[in-house]
Amino acid sequence: MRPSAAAPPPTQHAELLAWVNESARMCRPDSIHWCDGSEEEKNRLTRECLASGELEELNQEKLPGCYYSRSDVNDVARTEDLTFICTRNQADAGPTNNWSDPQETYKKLADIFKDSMRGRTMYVIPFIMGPAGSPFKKIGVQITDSRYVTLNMRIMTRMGRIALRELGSDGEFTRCLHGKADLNPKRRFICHFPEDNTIWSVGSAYGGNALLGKKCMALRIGSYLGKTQGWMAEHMLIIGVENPQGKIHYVAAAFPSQCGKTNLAMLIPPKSLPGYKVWTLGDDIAWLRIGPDGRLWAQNPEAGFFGVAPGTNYQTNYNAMASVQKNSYFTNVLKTDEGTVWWEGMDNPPKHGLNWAGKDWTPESTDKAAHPNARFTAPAENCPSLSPEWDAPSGVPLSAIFFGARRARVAPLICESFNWQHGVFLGATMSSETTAAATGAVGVIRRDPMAMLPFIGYHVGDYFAHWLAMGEKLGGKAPKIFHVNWFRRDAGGKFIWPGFGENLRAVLWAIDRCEGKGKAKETPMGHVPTPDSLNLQGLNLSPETVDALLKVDPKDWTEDLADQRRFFDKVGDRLPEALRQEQEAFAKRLA
Ligand code: SAT
Ligand code: MN
Repeated sequence: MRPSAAAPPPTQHAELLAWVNESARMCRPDSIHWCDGSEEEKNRLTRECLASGELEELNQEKLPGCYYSRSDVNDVARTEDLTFICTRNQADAGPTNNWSDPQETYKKLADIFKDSMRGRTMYVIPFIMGPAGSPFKKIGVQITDSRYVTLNMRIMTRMGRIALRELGSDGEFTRCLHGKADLNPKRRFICHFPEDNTIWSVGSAYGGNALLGKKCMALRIGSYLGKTQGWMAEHMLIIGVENPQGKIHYVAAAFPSQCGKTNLAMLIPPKSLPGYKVWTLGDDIAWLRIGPDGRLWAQNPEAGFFGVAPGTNYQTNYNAMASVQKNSYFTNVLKTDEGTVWWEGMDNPPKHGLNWAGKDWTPESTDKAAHPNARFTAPAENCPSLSPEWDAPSGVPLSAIFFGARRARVAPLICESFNWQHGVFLGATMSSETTAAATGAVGVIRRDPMAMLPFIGYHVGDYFAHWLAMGEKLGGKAPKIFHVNWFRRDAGGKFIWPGFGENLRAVLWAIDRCEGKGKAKETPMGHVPTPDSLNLQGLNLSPETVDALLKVDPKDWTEDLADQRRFFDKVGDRLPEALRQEQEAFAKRLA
């Protein structure tokens, strides 16, 4: 191995140095580069990526600092079937995770990593999840042989010198080893070793598989650390909702991937709701802790947005569009002949371009322009609605938590739980239609508790118990829990709720309820708004549509209940008794 530069590694952290050396001995890179996070480093990596074809330059007048990339055609989404939780005890991974034995897994993956970085540089990326100095923050160090991953980590995390400073000479860190290897899906494994605070991911360069600070550390390892340390890592956006009088309530909302988290996070109020403002704090992940005041505080550990491109436009999400106009990466969208980008649902299609698979594309083409899971990576600072509190060291106090599903039927627009325990039940029994964010069938209903099904780093029953325990600690100071569904359809399959900016109307009802206002009707599922308590001014919805939106039909729910029961049976003997009781109480209310 050629020693990278003459410069010694920029840390005295013995454990970190030993781990980097050990990884280098296994992967055999040509050189090692310790990332410092500087502009100079970014420019150099970008030049190298342009030369190698990993990135293509976009029109620098129209999209300054923006670059284009295409992934391997079979590396476009998270691969849940290749994702493993490797606990010593199989039972501790629980029935919703793939499990494999830690020692065997290290060995199997070591064979794939062996010599896999020959001819490449190994990048060592120290990074912080959360703002430097925050009590929420955690440090990770990612090793990778991908420049694309390194550049994306630079947007999604606070990385480089700042993280090494924070780590000191003996701080704790999550070991995140990543290698592209040969991108062969047969040799692709995303493995988590929560008991060792370690992640090994090989064979994929796709966001959720390869930017290890995100799903792997901030959610899977994070949820495990949260369980053992008394906090929570959740798949939630965070917003601040300011009323015309200037009062702000903070809300965190869990939705499965591709169900509109980024849209809600960056919502612009409709003209018919003047004086309101929605502030963006995070669009994907929230870390939650009980503050000194006994309330639940939330912080976004990320520093950028890794959002879904298709469907995003200046009407559906102005702030996201504004966020990607500079210093952003576009992956698997269409590149136009003038060096700009396009995707389905953006605006009028270009006459010609090269699509996500690199093929000629015109509006007549039957191929997709962008892959349905095409993504942008944009720095949070680009977002016009970014809250001044987004990097507050102690986070923001939550008034409400939303669990959101994508359900064509059954679930009403919004429903308030009777209390925390019932809210946990609503979260635990969430189900949603699958999307293109993961490989596999799209549009199939699956149970996705708290939108965390693919991200809980331990036994789902213990995870539910942890939610309940947090509620006990929060007592009367707990945020209220709501269930929402923007995706209800009529018999013809048409969405009956306009969604996007109009979702604020449901959010405002929830805030009213937090303030002890807002009328509600009790249903078996919880409290649903009375039609007159929702501000629908300017929407032109027929009374029948409003009824359909708010409807909780015991018949529909009886079917759903049967599936819920099967899911709880699958959770097995670690299912908290309190949730069984909630289910029985729900069954009684339905009957
Ligand atoms: O997994 S990603 O972070 O790449 C996107 C998602 O599924 O939320
Ligand atoms: Mn997500």
